[in-house]
Amino acid sequence: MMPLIDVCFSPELLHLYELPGKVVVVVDVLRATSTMVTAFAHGIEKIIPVSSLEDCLNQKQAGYLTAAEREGRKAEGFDLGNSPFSYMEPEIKGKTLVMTTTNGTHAIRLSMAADKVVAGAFLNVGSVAAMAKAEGKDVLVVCAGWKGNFNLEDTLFAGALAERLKNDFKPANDATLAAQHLYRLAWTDKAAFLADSSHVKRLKNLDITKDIVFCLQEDVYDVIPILENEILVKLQPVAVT
Ligand code: 3SL
Repeated sequence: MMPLIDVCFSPELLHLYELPGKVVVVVDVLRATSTMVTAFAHGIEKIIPVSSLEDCLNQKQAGYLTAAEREGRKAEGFDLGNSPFSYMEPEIKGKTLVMTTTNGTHAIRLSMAADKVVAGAFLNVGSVAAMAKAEGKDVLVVCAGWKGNFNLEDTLFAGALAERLKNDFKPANDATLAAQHLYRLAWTDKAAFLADSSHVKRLKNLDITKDIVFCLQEDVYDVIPILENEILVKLQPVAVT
């Protein structure tokens, strides 16, 4: 029997889904999971995702780098924010980062009951698809959304992954079909498709257009961040097919 691919449009809906037995792909295209993928690609060793600013700050004493974002901005008192470009520096190599973002890190923490939890982004979508095929288990894409609400960019990622898996996985229901339909409308120019979307407008107001363009690129990196004992580490590269 073919495994299923399903989509949870918001962490607020996670109580409707069975996580054990599944591979969960958490996505926050703009920008948390894109930033995590970039950080691992540039040599970070571990990322500890936490939900609150307080938890993040508390771990600073352990000597970890800290990253915090709220409302799209770097939170005061932390080493780094949530721009992927901040994680391309040689200084991050081999470091452990404690990270909290408005939606992405929280969505990861809420997904921990799954068999496997990985961070997906357009940047590594091909590798995530290859990993899902190799696992052969049902996949649930958990969209980080925005403060419990639906968002378009994470839904597009779910559609992109479903497209990559369409010969090997069955859409679980209308959520997957809707995501796929939207992706087919958007794929030739995702930036134009998302021009009026809430978070794109929010980031543009903060003058962060460069990050949007970067995060919408597909298959830039082959790394997959995977949770092991509540800490994200780098899964060994999987060949893209
Ligand atoms: O919500 C989040 O987790 C962040 O990715 C939002 S932002 O892109 O950093 O504003």
